Amino acid sequence: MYSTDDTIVAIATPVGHGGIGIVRLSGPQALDIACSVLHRKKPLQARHATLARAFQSRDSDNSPIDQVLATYFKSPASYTGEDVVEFSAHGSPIVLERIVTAAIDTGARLAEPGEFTLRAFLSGRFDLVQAEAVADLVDAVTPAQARVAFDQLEGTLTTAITELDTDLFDLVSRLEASLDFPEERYHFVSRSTTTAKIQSITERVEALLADGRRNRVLREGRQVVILGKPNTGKSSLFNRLIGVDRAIVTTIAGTTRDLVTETVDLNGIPVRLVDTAGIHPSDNLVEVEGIARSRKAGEVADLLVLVFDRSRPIEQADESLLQETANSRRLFVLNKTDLPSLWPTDRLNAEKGRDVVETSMSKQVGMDQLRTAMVRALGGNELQRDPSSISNVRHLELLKLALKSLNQGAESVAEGVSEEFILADLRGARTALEEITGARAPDDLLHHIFKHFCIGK
Ligand SMILES: Nc1nc2c(ncn2[C@@H]2O[C@H](COP(=O)(O)OP(=O)(O)OP(=O)(O)O)[C@@H](O)[C@H]2O)c(=O)[nH]1
Ligand SMILES: [Mg+2]
Repeated sequence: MYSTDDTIVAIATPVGHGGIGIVRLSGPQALDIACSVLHRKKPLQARHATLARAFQSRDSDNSPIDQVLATYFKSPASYTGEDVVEFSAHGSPIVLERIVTAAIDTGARLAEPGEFTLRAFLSGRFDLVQAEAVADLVDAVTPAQARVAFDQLEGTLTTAITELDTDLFDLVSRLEASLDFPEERYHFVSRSTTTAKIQSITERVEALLADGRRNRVLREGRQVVILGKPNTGKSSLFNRLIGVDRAIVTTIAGTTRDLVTETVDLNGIPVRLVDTAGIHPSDNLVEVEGIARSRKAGEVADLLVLVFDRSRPIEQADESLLQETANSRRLFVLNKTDLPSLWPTDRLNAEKGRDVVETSMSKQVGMDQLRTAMVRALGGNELQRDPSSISNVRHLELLKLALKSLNQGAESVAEGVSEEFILADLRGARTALEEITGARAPDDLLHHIFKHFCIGK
């Protein structure tokens, strides 16, 4: 399905104007095509930056497009494992597109999304986990996401999975060999060793899974919705957390009508923060719709931040909000501490500093406590940096499959059934592990993964 015998070309830098823009060529004809674009007879020297001029195709007018730095990476020591030439030109979309056209005129084909990385995978430069890590690294929006992606690119997760698979392979081979001695059963490996080995592999898979659940938070982020009755300071809190005056703040109750959303980095967790309309009984049609939207956003949130105005007596609207959200993960913010308090101190019956944070948005008091409480409530304190971290849903699902097969295998051993049944389970676990690293990678899986890449990567 995937051809690798032609030469592909694409702009590798983002759309728009920049100091430098890069056009990348990869494939068996990369050097020839580059030389023809540069009107050079002498081949480029590998791993040397050569200053040259790039031209329109030979037959048209011979006018130069730009002055470029051309670097040739000879196969297999290149990103794709094939011959690669990179042109660094001035970062104008016009210039870069003309260089691409010149390359296409001399025999290159426009690359599909992710095709450079796909070729790196197909040529064995990296496995599938590393290829996926390239996309994650490019897409990372927080330093923590970038760190996990880079670890995976470096192959730490690959190593962990490969070690598991090697141990399984060893056990499978011994059990297979034992099949030739049906009289003796467990000829090359004892039953107790089989149990112990399955146990040890299972524990390692479980540890990776536990780690993966934590890391999904990093990868996918969390949604936090701010709720409260009108005028309690929700929009002020939202603006403080994102660091700019995004939502309108006024003394008029009912200022915010629609949902306002921004993403912030809270200790490495990408948090989608949603400011909402104040929830309270209303007859105003616009406000009623805004309140309905607030409720809906609250229902799908990972965390609710309930904002109360401590300088006003508790009202029915506060009480019903507390009741309505009783089953959600929530934090209480008692705002306006710069004014005299009209709330009994223990009204919320929650642990102060942990679930209740006292703030003054006008005096900027309590912001650090609020951030810390939010990170804790989102499980951020457990995020660690394990070098073999898993963060990808596809990997997690396959690990779960492997775990299921391992558990079945352990049961089969306990029941004392023949080795053949145990082998079927263990082979099932191996198939799942090999699909993670791509040792077993059907075309439709590759297509699914690489279509999400950007062009030029
Ligand atoms: N004194 C005092 N006033 C505050 C504080 N926080 C917010 N306010 C004021 O309270 C008013 C309402 O603030 P907003 O942030 O618009 O409140 P809101 O909850 O978003 O209001 P709605 O959008 O109408 O639901 C504004 O006049 C703010 O300046 C605070 O900590 N202390
Ligand atoms: Mg508001």
